[in-house]
Amino acid sequence: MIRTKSFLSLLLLTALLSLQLTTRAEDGYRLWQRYDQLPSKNHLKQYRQSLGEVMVQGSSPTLTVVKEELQTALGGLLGQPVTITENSRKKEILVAGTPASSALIKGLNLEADLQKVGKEGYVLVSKKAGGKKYTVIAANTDLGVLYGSFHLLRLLQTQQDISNLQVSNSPKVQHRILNHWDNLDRTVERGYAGFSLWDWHKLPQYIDQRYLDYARANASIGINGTVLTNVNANSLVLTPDYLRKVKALADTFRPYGIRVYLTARFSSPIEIGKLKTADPLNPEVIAWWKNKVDEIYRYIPDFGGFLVKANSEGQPGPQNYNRSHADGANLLAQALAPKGGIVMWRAFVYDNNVPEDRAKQAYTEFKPLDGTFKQNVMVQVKNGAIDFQPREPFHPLFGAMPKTPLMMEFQITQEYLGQGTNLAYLAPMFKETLAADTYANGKGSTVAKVIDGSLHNYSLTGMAGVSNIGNDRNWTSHPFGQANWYAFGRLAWDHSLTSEEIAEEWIKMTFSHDPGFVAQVKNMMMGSRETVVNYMTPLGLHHIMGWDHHYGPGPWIKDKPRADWTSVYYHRATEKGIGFDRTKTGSNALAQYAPDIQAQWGNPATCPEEFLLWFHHLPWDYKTKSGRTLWNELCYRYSGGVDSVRAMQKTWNTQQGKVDKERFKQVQMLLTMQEQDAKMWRDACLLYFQTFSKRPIPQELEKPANTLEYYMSLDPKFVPGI
Ligand code: GCW
Repeated sequence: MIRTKSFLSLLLLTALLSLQLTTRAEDGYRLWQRYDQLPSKNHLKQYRQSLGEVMVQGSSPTLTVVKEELQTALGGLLGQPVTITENSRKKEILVAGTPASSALIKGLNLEADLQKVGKEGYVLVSKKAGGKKYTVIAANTDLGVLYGSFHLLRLLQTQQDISNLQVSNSPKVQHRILNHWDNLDRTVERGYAGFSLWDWHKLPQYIDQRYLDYARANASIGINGTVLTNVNANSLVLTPDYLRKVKALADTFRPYGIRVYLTARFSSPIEIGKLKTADPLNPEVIAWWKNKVDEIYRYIPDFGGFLVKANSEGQPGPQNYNRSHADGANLLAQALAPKGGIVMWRAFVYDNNVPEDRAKQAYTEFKPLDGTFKQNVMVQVKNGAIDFQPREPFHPLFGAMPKTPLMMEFQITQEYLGQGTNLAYLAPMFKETLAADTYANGKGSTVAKVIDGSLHNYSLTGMAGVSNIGNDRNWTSHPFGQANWYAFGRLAWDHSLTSEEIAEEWIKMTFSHDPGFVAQVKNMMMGSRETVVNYMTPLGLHHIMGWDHHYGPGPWIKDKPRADWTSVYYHRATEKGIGFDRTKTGSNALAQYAPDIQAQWGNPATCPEEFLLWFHHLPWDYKTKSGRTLWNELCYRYSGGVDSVRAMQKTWNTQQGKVDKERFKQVQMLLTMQEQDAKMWRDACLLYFQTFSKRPIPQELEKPANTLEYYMSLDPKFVPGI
């Protein structure tokens, strides 16, 4: 009797323990690399049969990563231990390697396929040979094998049929880089997910597990470079003490194919080199940079190069010495060239003392320099001409620099799209810019073709994303922020992927395979960026956010030290109307675009409505496409934005029980915050613009909850990311 009882309690205990294990707190740390056992029995059967044993011949740090990743991932996904071996007797096996590392791969005659995929590409094929059935991951380099392994894992994680694989894949751009705006004191400019990942104080001795998981996550989406430091740069990072720390990170990331880059403060020769000048044409300065670069390569033989913000927002640069941006970029390029390094010189320049529309200044500055940059320079251009607004027309420099490789700079961190608290899936925004037609060489000259080099035959190509990652346990603060990191990497690799495909992959890998959940959450993600545009800056409005911290509305911002940092500079609302006239009758920024675009956007009747107030100043009673007056349409858009957030809340609430309760609750709480934020944007902006329009908010729409004075009095302190 007693025995039975203790047996029963043992059973109960075991049951409880396993329950606890399966329902352990989900903290989001594992990102899209969760590797829990797959739910579909049919798929499991297929995968277990064909992937039960993995053959990887050869050895290198990257192949070690391949073996470890496949072992952990397959073990988890298949729910059974997986053997990694150099030789296998099994009839069906997974084999991974290069013709150089693996005799088996060499014998499978894949040369023709491999020739097409270059250094980083790979093929995934199902092959029968010698009475065996192979699932093959083959590449020309070990890194290609790693990328191929992640592709195969993605197929499993999304439960695809792998019985007849015929995949051939390679990246469309060469440099796929995260830009960290991380300071040496670990604060992150425009970072909303805690502090910097880089624990400079403990480096180089202490290698945080995070660094490895960061590298795994990046490699899984094809990112192959990381700029560790803020573009508002500190020259200290170029001193030996810090270079030793940078070396430790570079050594950690190397097996994952990730190269390290640094930001170079233009005045470094003065600050850490004790020179009197940083003039790019001065022989001592030239020698200083050459020596500095040589020194860096002694620590980091595959150092990637420099990212530079110069003569912008107070950063020093060549113009301090009456030299051009090309003089500055070429100085560094010359030092880096013998080592194979590159310069990414930012085009984000504008000067308060220049009386020209800020939107025009980068083009005015850089266009005349086309063709004057050294071969290892890329000019890095933000997607739009102002500054990562929720919506901007594509930057007019795209298509205008046929002789200078232009690199795309997207912002993954949501500085202007609700920061760490609002859900905004950014793939549709990235795609919108990439799909835009520059008409540079006639119709079909998309920004994507500029960036991937196909339009102008660029020899260097690249895409950068300003990171949204910090040391928050789940990396990105908002659980859905992970999707933007993921989407950036996937699009940098292949800009032809659709936002829907990327969302669907990400949801399945991150949350659940439940078809209802996938469909509903995908739907919610797909509309989320437009929702943010509607409750923040509809109809082409821009740069009307809160002062300095940029969180929340601030259309009333004026009288600041710089006119181009105020809101009134951009919306130009008066009793007569609203919007920035960038046509011939105004700043004529439109003239920086191709004639076809000028013709279309220059006329309010044919200008896409989403850019209406970007290019036109229009009367409050202007008739919009809906038939409503401009004022009423503005009211409808702002209100629609709030309604859409409420719809997202509804959708999410119906998903309770379909995801772990931790992340369910987090998203639920964040959506509550987002609804409040959206209402605040709607109410503050409509009340403020109403002081000019002097028209009522349409009867049928929800009324503002507070007065304009109330919204103007809000002054949140210690908003992160400043
Ligand atoms: O949008 C502005 C940000 C600055 C940033 C700058 C830039 C790093 O508000 O914080 O500085 O852009 O891109 O250089």
